[in-house]
Amino acid sequence: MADDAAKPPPNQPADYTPPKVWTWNKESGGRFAAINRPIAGPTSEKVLPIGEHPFQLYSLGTPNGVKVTLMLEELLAAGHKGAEYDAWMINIGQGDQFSSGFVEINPNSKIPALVDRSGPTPIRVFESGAILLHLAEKFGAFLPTGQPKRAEALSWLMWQMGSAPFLGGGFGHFYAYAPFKIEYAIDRYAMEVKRQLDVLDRRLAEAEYLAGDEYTIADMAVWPWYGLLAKGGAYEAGEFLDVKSYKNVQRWTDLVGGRTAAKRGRIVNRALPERHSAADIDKALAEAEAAKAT
Ligand SMILES: N[C@@H](CCC(=O)N[C@@H](CS)C(=O)NCC(=O)O)C(=O)O
Repeated sequence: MADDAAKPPPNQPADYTPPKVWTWNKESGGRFAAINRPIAGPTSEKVLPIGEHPFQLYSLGTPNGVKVTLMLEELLAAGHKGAEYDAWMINIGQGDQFSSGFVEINPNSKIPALVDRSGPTPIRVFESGAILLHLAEKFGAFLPTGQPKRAEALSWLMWQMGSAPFLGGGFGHFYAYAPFKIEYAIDRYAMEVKRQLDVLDRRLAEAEYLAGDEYTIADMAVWPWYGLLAKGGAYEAGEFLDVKSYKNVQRWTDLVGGRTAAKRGRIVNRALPERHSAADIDKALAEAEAAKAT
């Protein structure tokens, strides 16, 4: 019986006991092994490019990046001309996030990072939630000023910032990117992600948008991650997580995804590597339409 107790559960790696002190003595394997490391700071010298617009965005068209381009496109669509931006691509697969220029604006070496050059002194902002809040406060847009709506919007914004790492770094990593499948890890994170989808589904059953009847930065933070997941676009896990059963999440995903700013924002730093004017997006969208038609 004692032998049985020592056995790992089925499908779990059996041959690892953590050492007393962890050291980085081998590549961990998996999709992002080449860029992961246990230390911070720059690894190369490079100055970031600066365009002519008030906002300089250094990013990539991942869900965290799309939160910001969606917001900037919403601001422009709402007539806030001061929200013009240059979007520069940071190729995280090639380690651009570890250049000295990028680390200066985000010591955490992760996209997105924004420099607000609209005033006399440039202001760096990192963490997508902080960037959304900075822009919302600056333009007085997409964040209610009155309570309780403001508290509700900020609560869902912070919910996203706390929850998405379980989806991306937890579920997505172990389901799609880890070098081998670990049943325990996949079960743990599938359970959590389904719980999160249920949290959203229940909220969106009682309210049109996350903060209530108004579209806010909370929707802009959550949609790029959970909307993508709901449409089966994240980790090819749509069927596995039975995403179609979350009917209210589906309704809201279509609602936000149908917005012009969503269609524009999601191609920046992806299909469209750099954005310096509205015309860049117009052209890329027209080309995509033309390619579809042929
Ligand atoms: N909490 C951060 C997360 C940002 C993040 O994880 N960015 C990823 C891409 S989606 C990244 O830059 N990864 C590069 C790396 O980890 O080296 C935010 O919301 O801004």
